[in-house]
Amino acid sequence: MIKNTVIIDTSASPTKIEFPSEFNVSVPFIDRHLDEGRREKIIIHSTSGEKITYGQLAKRVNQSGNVLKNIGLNPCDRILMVVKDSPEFFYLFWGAIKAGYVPVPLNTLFRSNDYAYIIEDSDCASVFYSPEFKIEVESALGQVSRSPDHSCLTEGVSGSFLEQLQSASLELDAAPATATDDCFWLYSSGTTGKPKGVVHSHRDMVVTSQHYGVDTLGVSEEDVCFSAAKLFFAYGLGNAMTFPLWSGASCILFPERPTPQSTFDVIKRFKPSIFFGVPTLYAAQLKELNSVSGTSSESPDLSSIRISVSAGEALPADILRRWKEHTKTDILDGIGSTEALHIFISNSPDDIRAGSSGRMVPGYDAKIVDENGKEVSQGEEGRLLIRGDSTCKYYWNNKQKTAETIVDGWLHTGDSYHQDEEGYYFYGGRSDDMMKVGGIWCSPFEIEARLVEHPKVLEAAVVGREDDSGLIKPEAHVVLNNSDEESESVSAELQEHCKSGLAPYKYPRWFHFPEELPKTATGKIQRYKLRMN
Ligand code: 3UK
Repeated sequence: MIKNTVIIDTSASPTKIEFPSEFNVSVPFIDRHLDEGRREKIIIHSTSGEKITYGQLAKRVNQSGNVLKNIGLNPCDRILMVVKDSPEFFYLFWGAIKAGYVPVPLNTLFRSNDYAYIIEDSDCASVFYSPEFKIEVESALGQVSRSPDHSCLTEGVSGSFLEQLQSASLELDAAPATATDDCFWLYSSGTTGKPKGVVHSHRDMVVTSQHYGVDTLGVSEEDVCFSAAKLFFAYGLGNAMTFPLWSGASCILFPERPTPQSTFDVIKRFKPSIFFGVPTLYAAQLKELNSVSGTSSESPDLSSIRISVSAGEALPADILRRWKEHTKTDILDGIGSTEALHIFISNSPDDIRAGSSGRMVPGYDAKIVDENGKEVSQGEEGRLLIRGDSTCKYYWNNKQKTAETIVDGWLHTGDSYHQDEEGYYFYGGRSDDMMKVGGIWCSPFEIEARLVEHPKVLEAAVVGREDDSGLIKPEAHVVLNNSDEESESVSAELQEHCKSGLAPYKYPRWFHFPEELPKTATGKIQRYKLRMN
C-alpha cells in the first residue's frame, strides 16, 4: 500500500488527482519536501526578519504536534487559532493536522463577542493566540459559560507556545486519516452576523493548490507568493501557505495591516512574483501610484510581479485597465469562497476578460439555475451553483444551513451570475443582503444591531453603496430618538460607536437620518428601496 502519497496525472484534462486509502495531508505538504531535496530551501520570508527553511518547518511542525499531544487533547479536538501571519501560524496549523487535531484559524480582526460566540459554538479544547490579540481573546474567555480546558499565548510569556516548542520532541508520526476525513475549519460570516464553522477535509487543500494554484496560475518552485489577504481567510491560506507549500515555492509573511505604502515596501524588499490582493486595495494602490507619478517621488518598484490576483469581490474593469497602464501586468479576477476553499471561476494569464470573473477552473463544474432549480438559458441571470472536490462537507452544528447550501453535491454560492456565449461568467450581485467590504463579509444586520444599542438611535438600516471606485461600503440610514439631533457630530459619534464594537472594516462610511424607514406591511425593512436612493 502506498501510504499518504497523492498521484497527480497532469496529462489528463482536468488534472487527475488520486488519493490513497490512508491519507494525512501534512505528509505531502510538509514532509514530502525533505525527500525531494528542499531541506535548505527557504519556504517563509517573514517581514520581521525570520527566514524558515523547509527542513526547519518540518522539524517545528513535529515539535508543535508534540506540544499539542502533551496537553492531553483527544483526537479531532478543535484548536482555535487567533494568530498573526507568522511562522508559528504554519507550525500550529500543520502540527495540529499531523497530530490528528482540527485547527480553526480565526479572523484576527474579530472582537471579544465574536470570539466568545465561536468558543462556545466550536466546543473547542484549546485556544492559541498572538499577544497582539490578547485583550479581545482573554475578554472572550472571561465571557463564555464554559471555557476551554486550555489556552496559550504563542509568544512573549514563560510557557508560551514558541517556548514549549524548543524542548518538544522532534519525532512525530502522522496520525492516520483519510482524504475525506475532517481536517480543518474556517469560520465564515452568516447573514445574522453569527459566523458558521465551515468543515474542510484532508483532500481539499490538495485540490485547490493543484487545480487553481498549479493548473491556473502556474505556481512553480521559482515563485515567491505575497498575499495582502491574511492566512485566516481561505483566500490568504491558499495564496501564502498551501500554494507555495504544494509547489515547493516560497512565501512572504507580513503580519501588519496592508496599506498601499506597506504593500509596496514589502514588494520592493522581497520581490514577490505573484501578488494577491482585493479590489479595495488595488484601488488604493492606484491612487498612490497616481499621486507619485508626475512628482519627484520615486514610483514603487513592482517589476518582480509576474501576475496579480484579485478576489473577494468583483474587480471593476476600470481598476484592471489602470493597473495594466501603470504596471504593464494584468490582474486576474477570480471568484472563490470559504465553502469552496479557493477560486473556482477565474481569468487566467492567457485568457482575460475585463469585468468578468473568467471561466471555470478545470476540475470544477457550475450551473446557473432559476428559483425553481431549473437551469436558465445561456445569457440569462440566475443563481450560481458549483461542484468540485474541495467544497466543504458541512457547517458545524448547523444542519439546516448545510441542507440549504449543499444539495445533491452542488454548493449554492448565494451569488447571481450569467454566462456569455464564450463561457465567461459575470457577477450580478448577491441573492441575500450580505455585502463584501474590502473583500470581507459584512452583515447589515450585525451593523444595525450595533447601531440600535446606541441611546440616540431608534432604529437603523444598513445597505451597501458604491464608492468612487465602484466598490461597496456600508451606508447607514438611522432614525434618531430625537430627530432635532441630526448633525455631523452624531454621525461621528455613531461611527465611533461602530468602530469600538465591531470588526474595524464594518463601520458605516455614510449616514442619513430619515424620519422613518421604508417597511413592508409586516414591518420588514425594505433595504432595496434604500439602495435605490
Ligand atoms: C464574493 C466575489 C465577485 C461572492 C474567497 C477567493 O471571498 C472569498 O470567500 P468568502 O467566503 O466569500 C465568498 C463570496 O464573496 N466574491 C468572492 N470573490 C468574488 N464576487 N467577484 C469575485 N471575484 O459573493 C462569494 O460567494 O469570504 C475568495 C478565494 C477564497 C475565498 N474564500
